[in-house]
Amino acid sequence: MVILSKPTTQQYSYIKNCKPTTFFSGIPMIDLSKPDSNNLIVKACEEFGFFKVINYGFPMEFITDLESEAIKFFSKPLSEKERAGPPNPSGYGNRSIGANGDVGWVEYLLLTTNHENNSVRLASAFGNNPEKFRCALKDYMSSVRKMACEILELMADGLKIQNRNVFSELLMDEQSDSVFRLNHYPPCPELQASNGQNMIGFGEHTDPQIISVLRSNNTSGLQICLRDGNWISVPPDQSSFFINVGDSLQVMTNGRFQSVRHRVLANSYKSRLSMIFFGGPPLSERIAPLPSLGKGEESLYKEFTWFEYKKSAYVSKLADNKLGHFKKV
Ligand code: GA4
Repeated sequence: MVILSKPTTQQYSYIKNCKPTTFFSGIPMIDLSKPDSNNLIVKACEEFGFFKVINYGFPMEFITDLESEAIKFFSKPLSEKERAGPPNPSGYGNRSIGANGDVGWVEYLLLTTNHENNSVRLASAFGNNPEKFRCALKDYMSSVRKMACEILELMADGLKIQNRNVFSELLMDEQSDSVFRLNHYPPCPELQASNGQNMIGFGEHTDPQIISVLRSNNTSGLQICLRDGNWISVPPDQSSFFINVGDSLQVMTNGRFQSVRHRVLANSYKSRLSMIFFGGPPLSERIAPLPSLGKGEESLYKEFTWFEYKKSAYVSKLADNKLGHFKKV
C-alpha cells in the first residue's frame, strides 16, 4: 500500500455531516456518434458545466498503457518519486496542492504538454526506463487533445458559431498552454473510524482553462456542485470520459456556460487514479466573450489575457472564486 509522506490525517480538511454518498443519476451522457450530440453538449454545458462522453473511439491501449505506467510510478518508494518533484511547473507532488497552502489526501504528477519540459524530471524518477512512460504519455495526450478539440467543435456547431474551430484552434496552437495531471488518491483506512466524516482528496475548485477531460478508474470520490449549490456524487465510469467547462470557456460564452465547481473525497479502502487533460489557450491569447455569440450584449468581464488570468489564479487558494476579480462591477 502506498503511504503518503507523514501519514497523519490531522492536518487534512474534513467535510462534516456530508450526506451519505448516493450517486446522482442525472449526469448528461453524450454519445459522440449521434447526430444530435452538438445540441446536447450545449444543453449539458448550460445546465451543469459537466457531462460525460462515450463512443469517441479512443484507443483502449493508450488508456491501459498509461494507467499501468502510472500505477508503477505511484507504487515506488517515496524517496524515488520525490526525485521527480517539486511540481513546478511539472513534476511530482504529494499532499500539497499549488503554492498557497492547500492540502489533500493525494499524490500526483503534474505535466506540461510540452514533452521536453517533462523529460528531465521524469528521467530521474523513471530510472532505467523512462521511455515507456514517455511514449504512453505522448500517445494518450495527443488522443485526448484531439478528443477535446472534437468536443469543442461540436460545441461551436451547437452554439451556431460559423467558425467551428473557434475554441479548438486554441488547443491546437503550438503555443497552447495545456496541462496534464495524473492524480493518485491512496485508500485512507483511518476514515472507517471517523464517524462518517469525509476527508478531502482534492479540495473544491473550478478549472481555470477552457475545457478539462477526465478519465478515472472505477473508484468513486468525484463530486460536482449543482447550480442550486448542492453537492452530488458522480458515479465512477471507467469507460467514459468526463468533461468540465473551465473558467475561460465561461468568459468566452459570456456566462452562458459556467465552469463547474468540483472536488474529490478520499476513499477508505480503494485507491482512485485519474488522468486529466486541461486544455488551455496560448499565454498571449485575449480571453473575451465571442462577438458571434453576443448579439450586441455587453461583456460581463474585464479584458484580460490567459497569462494574466493564470498568474492571478495561481496565487489564489483552490476554493477561491478566481473569476471574481475579473467581473465587471
Ligand atoms: C486546478 C486545475 C489544475 O489541476 C491546475 C491546478 C493548479 C495546481 O495544482 O498547481 C492550481 C489550481 C488548478 C487552481 C488554483 C491554484 C493553481 C492549484 C491552486 C491552488 C494544474 C490548474 O491549472 O489550476
